Amino acid sequence: MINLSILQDFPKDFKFGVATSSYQIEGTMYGNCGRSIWDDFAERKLNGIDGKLACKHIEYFKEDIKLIKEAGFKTYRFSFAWPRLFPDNNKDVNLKGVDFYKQLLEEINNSGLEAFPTIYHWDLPIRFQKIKGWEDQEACKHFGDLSFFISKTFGDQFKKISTINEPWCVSWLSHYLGEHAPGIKNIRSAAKTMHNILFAHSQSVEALRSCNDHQIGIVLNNQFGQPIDSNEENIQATKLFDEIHNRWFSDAIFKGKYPELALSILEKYLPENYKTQLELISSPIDWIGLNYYTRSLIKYKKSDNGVNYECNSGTLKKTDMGWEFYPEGLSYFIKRINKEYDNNIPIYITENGMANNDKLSIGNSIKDHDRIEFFNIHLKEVLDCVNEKLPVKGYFAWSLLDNYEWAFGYSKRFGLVFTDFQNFKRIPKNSYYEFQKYLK
Ligand code: GCO
Repeated sequence: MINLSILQDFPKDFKFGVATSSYQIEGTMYGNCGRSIWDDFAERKLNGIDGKLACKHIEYFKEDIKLIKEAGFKTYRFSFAWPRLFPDNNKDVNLKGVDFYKQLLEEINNSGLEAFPTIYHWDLPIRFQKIKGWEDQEACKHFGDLSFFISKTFGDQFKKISTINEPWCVSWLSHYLGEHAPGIKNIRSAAKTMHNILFAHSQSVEALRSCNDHQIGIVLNNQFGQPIDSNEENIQATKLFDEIHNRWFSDAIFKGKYPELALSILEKYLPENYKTQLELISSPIDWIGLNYYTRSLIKYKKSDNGVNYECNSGTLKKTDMGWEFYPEGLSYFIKRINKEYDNNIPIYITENGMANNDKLSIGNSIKDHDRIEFFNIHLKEVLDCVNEKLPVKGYFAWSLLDNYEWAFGYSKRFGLVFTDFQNFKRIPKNSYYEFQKYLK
């Protein structure tokens, strides 16, 4: 039987935690939260399945923090909801929102956990979509102001903070593939947001530095691309996939440039001064977050706009999202950051986990054996890197609870803890108990 005894082999100061995000758990109908692009997208594209209730974390946050603590985790990654802090405009703060995050941070700290907040995990206030959202740099400026506000108001409660969660999802997935809010499908919008979301990051870093001495990071989601076969066309297609999905963001952050192939397609849509802005975008950060889930098999496919590839899935064991188990990709990206970008920067695995079709069985036990296996094989990769003296400092399981899984609504369960969406009961799964057994 596979277990998580591997947790005991990590160094004492290695930090284990869990991750969540505001829209996915809080419940937007509470506490005067404003409307975001996700409420709008859910209404237009997802039959109204939205985050109004989510996990009612606003009501249950103390219980949720207790679950984290009792499993033996040391740190908690969560995000601030911009529309909860500034529901109506960019000036008038919602005191109920401020109060909620103050209480949450207090609870985290009093429980002996380290707070690891993210400023932006996708719930952009709807007012920005009326002025083209992330396609316009107006949003970036306000994002800088929001960052300053957060640091000033809550900054004595945490040390580490990240600016943006998964810029690829904010831009390409949401503006080229149209799968996430705002659901746009065009290359011009995609290219603009690919740059602007990084510019927003730079505005945030500048604001945070001017306010406090935080340790600042950004969280990138890397996906491993593998040519579907050894055909030269597919090898080139994989290179382009890798540049759009991964290197666009890491090259910009660490090297102040964009990768060539992707740039040859997207440059014509970028603002004229993008090179000057890249200098700001590449100003030093203190740590990097890596979210990792799976690989894709890449195949050449002609397209008028030059994005000549398609993603396929292979024959490895799959999660309930249809994502293959491919743990090798995780150590591959850890090494890539360390060897190709910055051999000193501390690396945190800020998300890793799987959706499983979990069912409550008699006696309320949830036998998510596949999830335990998933964590086990990924933790092995991380441990190998630690043993090779690479600066990997922590690992966050995605996610604490089953929650609102974006375009999939409540149908995909990623939690260590089962959420009964009828009565909002939290029921720890076997994977939770495995962590608890070896962390405590
Ligand atoms: C992401 C997000 C999470 C998701 C998780 C599973 O990585 O897409 O940060 O919000 O829920 O990744 O898809």
